[in-house]
Amino acid sequence: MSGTHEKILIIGAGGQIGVELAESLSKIYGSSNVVASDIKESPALANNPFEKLDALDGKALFDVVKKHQITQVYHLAAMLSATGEQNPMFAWKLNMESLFHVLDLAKEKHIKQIYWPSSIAVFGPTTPTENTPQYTVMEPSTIYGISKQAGERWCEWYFKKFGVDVRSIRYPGLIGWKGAPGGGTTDYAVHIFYEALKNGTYECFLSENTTLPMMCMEDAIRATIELMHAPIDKINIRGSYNLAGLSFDPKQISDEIKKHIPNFKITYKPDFRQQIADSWPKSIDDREARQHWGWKEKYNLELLVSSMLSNLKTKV
Ligand code: AKB
Repeated sequence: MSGTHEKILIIGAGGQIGVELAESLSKIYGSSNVVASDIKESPALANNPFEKLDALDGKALFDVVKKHQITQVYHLAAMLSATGEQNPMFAWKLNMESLFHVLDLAKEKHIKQIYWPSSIAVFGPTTPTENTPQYTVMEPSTIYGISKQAGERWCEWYFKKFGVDVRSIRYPGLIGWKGAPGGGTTDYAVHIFYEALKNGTYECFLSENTTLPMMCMEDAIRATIELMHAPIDKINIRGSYNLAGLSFDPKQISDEIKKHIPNFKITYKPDFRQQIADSWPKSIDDREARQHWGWKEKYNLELLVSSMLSNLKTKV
């Protein structure tokens, strides 16, 4: 699928994943072939053509696709687990209706390929928590998780019914230094670095032993692009692929930070996000992603922490 003839649209490009994805896709396709769109402008997207776009506006989306002769859409706009619980009806509307707009564009052959992220939030309190398999009990307990689970089923349905080439990954918590996370339960694992460098302390909204699946953003972006470039016959899952990087709890990441900043102090004050985290897996079995399209992570905790600290030092 890779090649210079592709024209890419990223929806929700100003978010944590979008800014890094725009940069990586620009390296492959050229920045003029990667159109960034979001509801508001972002200085981080200054190198790409930009369209101000509300993902709920199907007509405006269609116009942007036609204007730029888009062939692939990376649809990242969504309300995440924590903010979704504050505004459930809007989270459902945004997460579902925007997906339908994009799926319909492919169904009607205006675009050729779609990337749409799912999440570990599709799992729930009745899912086995250790090495959570691809196929298992799924009773998500957040609106975000419910919308992602429903979205997965819709993606598979559009593939089976209309041959829509839609590909997806169930992202764990993503940790990167270029874009700010927005409203997730795993956001602590990014905030902690900023606070460690600025103040030497961090009050964590999850308890010290809350283990969650996480991933370095660089690995997540690479996985996304590898999945999109994989030959079509390798993609045997059209819902969404489990993907594992590493797993840790707040104490483990703070101990690793202390190796670089010995006086760093973490305190714990769990809030409503604790219940969300408690309903999610601790680790993920991603054998299908490994077998089907050759996924392998690069970052372990040690590498992740040293890379975050060295990159953020100049930024903070
Ligand atoms: C969140 O915490 O809501 C997200 C996710 C795991 O999908 N980072």
